[in-house]
Amino acid sequence: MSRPKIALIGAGQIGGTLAHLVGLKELGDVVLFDIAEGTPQGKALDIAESSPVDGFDSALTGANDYAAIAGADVCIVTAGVPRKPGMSRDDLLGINLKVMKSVGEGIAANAPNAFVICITNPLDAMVWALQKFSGLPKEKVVGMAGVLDSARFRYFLAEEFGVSVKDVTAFVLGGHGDTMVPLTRYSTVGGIPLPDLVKMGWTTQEKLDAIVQRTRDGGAEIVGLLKTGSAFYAPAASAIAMAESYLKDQKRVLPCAANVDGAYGLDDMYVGVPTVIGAKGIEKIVEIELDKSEKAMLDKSIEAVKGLVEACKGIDGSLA
Ligand code: A3D
Repeated sequence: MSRPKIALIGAGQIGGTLAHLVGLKELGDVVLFDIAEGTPQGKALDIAESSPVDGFDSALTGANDYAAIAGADVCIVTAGVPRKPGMSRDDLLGINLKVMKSVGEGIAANAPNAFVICITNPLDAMVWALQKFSGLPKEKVVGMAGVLDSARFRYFLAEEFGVSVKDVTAFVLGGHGDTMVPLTRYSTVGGIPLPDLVKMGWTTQEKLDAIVQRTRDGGAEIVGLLKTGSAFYAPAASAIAMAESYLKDQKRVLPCAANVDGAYGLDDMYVGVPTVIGAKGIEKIVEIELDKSEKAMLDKSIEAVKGLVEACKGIDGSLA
């Protein structure tokens, strides 16, 4: 059986890290695609030259022509521009929407059977637009944000409690932006929900609130430190977990920006929800019960995503 083909559309910071992880994890062969001449070819060759040292077998190539992604099983999209300090994700909308149009057309023409993971910001609007531009089935086009946001939440919680990150589970719902909804009730340490840990005196409500806020600001914290770009190691690792679940039919329960039609009272919109990812793509949307304040936070987040989608329609009439 031949190895799966993984196309990385965008060979910047995240694209290069994705290619390296695909190699190290032996998930398949990699085609890096970018409009910048030489960048995808140079990164592919550099990583290929690391393969004898690390001992992995993976064919890595770079290209500036969409024909190279032909027949890809997975496409991970990072093409576009990232934030700079002082910019919000939403400031990227106009530029990255145009990029999604060319990427969507390139995928439709060359890799129509792929599972497509979008990472380009503003995430919830870009994955929506990418699905529209590509015309691929909705369960095969998904956005990466929830895995990253919950990984940040888990990391901060593990630090606070002085326990292994492996024993911390966390849940983040909603759009990937300032309105994201970290759910403390559904987040646990060793299976114990966070509100119980407050009662047990392991932490205080104030500390928990500060961690929730730090999670919401997690992307901006990295942008502020790096000054020339945004996070790329953790975003790449998060998208790889989603790709691996698809390729190996693991049926992992992962929060993703998925098309929701019916659940959570939503009508055909992309937003961060718990999903099951398997060989068919998004195989299930998990609808959890929310209390009043959680529902209010989710509604606010949904409104913010709807605003961005409307802005996309205003920019590109073909989306209306
Ligand atoms: P960067 O290192 O700038 O890479 C982007 C690459 O896209 C560059 O190599 C560009 O040449 C390339 N590119 C630009 N236009 C096109 C095009 N039309 N076709 C093909 N390639 C093109 O950015 P990055 O890798 O750090 O980030 C990529 C995107 O991910 C940005 O939009 C970030 O905002 C976003 N991002 C999202 C998250 C989420 O959690 C959703 C996290 C971090 C970054």
